[in-house]
Amino acid sequence: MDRTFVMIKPDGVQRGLVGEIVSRFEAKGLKLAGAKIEILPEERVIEQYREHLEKPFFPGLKTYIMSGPCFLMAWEGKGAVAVARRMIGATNPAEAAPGSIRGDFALDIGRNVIHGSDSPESAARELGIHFPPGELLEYSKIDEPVLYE
Ligand code: D4T
Repeated sequence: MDRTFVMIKPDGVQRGLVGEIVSRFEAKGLKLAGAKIEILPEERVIEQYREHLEKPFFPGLKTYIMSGPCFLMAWEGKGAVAVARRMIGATNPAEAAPGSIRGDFALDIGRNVIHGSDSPESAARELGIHFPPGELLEYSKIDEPVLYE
């Protein structure tokens, strides 16, 4: 099964969207393999966003991500990476489809509520940054026989 890293950013936590967002992933059928609330240290923000270090928006992005708690999750299921990205919607919430998380709950690219890994390789890398070995669980869920063909 595939695993992806999803993180509700400080604006999403402050706006009380954790329950709504977790509920959407659960209802989709994905399985929660790990979750925690944390204020991210600078090193992990830099690791997470290393491809953006030289971008003009990076200083503001770093300050925003470290401004309060984030809610970090590992979700597991068939095609989990692509499925989660579609549920999250386009990076710019103004262009995100209605029904997606950003489409329903955000307006500004600099406050887009949530992050999701963009490929299986990024997912493995990002899960490794935020969840030390042993922190993600493997278990059976009672709905699996009816969820999958
Ligand atoms: P994340 O990584 O947060 O899920 O966003 P995306 O994967 O959808 O988009 P991204 O990597 O291109 O951008 C990372 C992060 O930077 C913020 N951002 C981005 C910003 O504040 N201004 C900008 O112009 C861009 C392109 C939003 C998401």
